[in-house]
Amino acid sequence: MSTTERVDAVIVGAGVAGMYAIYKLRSTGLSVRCFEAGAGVGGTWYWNRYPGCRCDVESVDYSFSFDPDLEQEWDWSERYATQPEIVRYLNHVADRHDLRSSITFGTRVTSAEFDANAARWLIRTDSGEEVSARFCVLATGSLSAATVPAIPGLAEFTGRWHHTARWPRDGIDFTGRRVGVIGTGSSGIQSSPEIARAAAHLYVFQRSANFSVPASNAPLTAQTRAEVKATYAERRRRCRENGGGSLHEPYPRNTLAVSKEERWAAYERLWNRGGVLFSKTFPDQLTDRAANDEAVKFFTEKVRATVRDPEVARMLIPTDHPIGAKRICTDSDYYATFNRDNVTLVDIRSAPIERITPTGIRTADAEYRLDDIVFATGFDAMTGALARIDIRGRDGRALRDAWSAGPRTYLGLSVAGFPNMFIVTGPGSPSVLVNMILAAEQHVDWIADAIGHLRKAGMPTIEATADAQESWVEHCNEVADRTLLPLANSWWVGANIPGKPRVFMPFAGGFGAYRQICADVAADGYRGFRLA
Ligand code: N01
Repeated sequence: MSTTERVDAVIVGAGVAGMYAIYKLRSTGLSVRCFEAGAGVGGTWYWNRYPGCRCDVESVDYSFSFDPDLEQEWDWSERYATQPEIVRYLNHVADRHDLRSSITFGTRVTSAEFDANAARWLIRTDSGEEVSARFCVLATGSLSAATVPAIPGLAEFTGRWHHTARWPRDGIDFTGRRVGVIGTGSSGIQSSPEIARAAAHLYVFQRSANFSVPASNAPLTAQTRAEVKATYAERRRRCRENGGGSLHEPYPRNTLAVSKEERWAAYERLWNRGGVLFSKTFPDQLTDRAANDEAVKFFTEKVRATVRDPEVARMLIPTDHPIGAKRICTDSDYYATFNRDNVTLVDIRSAPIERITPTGIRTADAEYRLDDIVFATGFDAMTGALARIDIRGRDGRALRDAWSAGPRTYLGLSVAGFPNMFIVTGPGSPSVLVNMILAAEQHVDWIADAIGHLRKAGMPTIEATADAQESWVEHCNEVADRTLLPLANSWWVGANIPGKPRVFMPFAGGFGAYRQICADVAADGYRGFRLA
């Protein structure tokens, strides 16, 4: 006797995107099941509990816009929310909208297989459950497949080791310990100052220096909160229409069209304001190398003014990529941390890690005795979480094979040969380049509308055509090539994963423009999709 449950939609993942997908699809009358590997909601915010973890999008903007009452009722305490505050918020949303009743926690989806005869997906989990669904919504997250590099010797290490994205729920006490942090992306840059405050000694193992800007975090005043709440709808509208999904407007003139004095004043304003938008101070900063070099010079002055040891300052200043061509980091006291007596920056570009020993890390020129190793080594981004599921479309074709030369999607939402399957904030959409909550809401709304359209039309399936997909991939590449973004060896191009094809994965044409394209496609009877 078959125990396969039948629902309208299976949603994979209960992070921000999956949570909203449950809410939205249920509100249109669909039956849904959601599977989540974690024991609670929140996705990236559930897993990334490392000290210092906070969002680099302002809290009032990094929040759901679908519930105007919630916007008015919820009070963010700081300009940039910490991970615990975001998790509290997401749990509140889950309670408020009874989302948990549709979620099975502690369960990973292992495979999803399309049955063309039945026009249904068969989804299997690691608990042995099988669910048959008309629609498969992959809300698996862009930065959820954490990676620990294959450095020889880890199994013999006698101390503790941790990945920033798999942090123990009860936290870790580093008091009096010798700690090595491997990795200087956002996670390493946020956690190192906090770890340094507790540890006996912190060694930061840096392969590539990164650009980081002070977060300039501060408590939100009652007045700021009231002002935001009074204008929330307008604020959200402007964010949706803006290229980066934020309120940011770059300086009204290009970098080299103004005097150095004026240029430096503009940088200074953005630097003091804090946050990732420094990388967009001038409109041409991410498209013109000479313009970008000016921002790098300003950044260099700032680091040199902060870090007392000139040699350490030199090591911390990137020379291998334009500023903003890797996701710019935001920090609280990262550079000043290297002025502490108990912190050492280790350059593993010139003397690479050779192995992890039972008592620490050995590089090409030294041995470091450690009690703890923290891997702040990032993720198999944008495609990793999908590749870890055995997804098979028409004729049993695996998504892994379809993407062997890099991800190919139509609008980042749909893949030719995989009918009724939707990816939320997938490769080929603005995704990680913009405010992820707004991006997830836009995708889920589009998916809900597409399903509604299909039901009204009495059609069983919607599927991207191969032609539309190829044109979209080409367009994405053209748009990215007009910028400096593909020039860095970033996770945006998969460079952090050995053997991963080098493709600039997010759509770089801006959120506002992208939303319009998606809306036009729908208004045009789902142009580029085959409804059958
Ligand atoms: O990961 P990363 P992350 N040996 O890939 C190094 C978001 N996020 O977790 O550059 C030695 O950026 C690697 O070196 P290299 C945000 O979008 C946001 O920090 O490859 N080192 C690099 O230094 C962010 O961009 C927030 O040479 C190795 C580091 O590990 C994204 O998540 C906070 C290595 C990985 O940096 C990812 O950030 C945190 C090896 N074998 C994360 N392998 C906020 O909201 C890798 N590295 C603020």
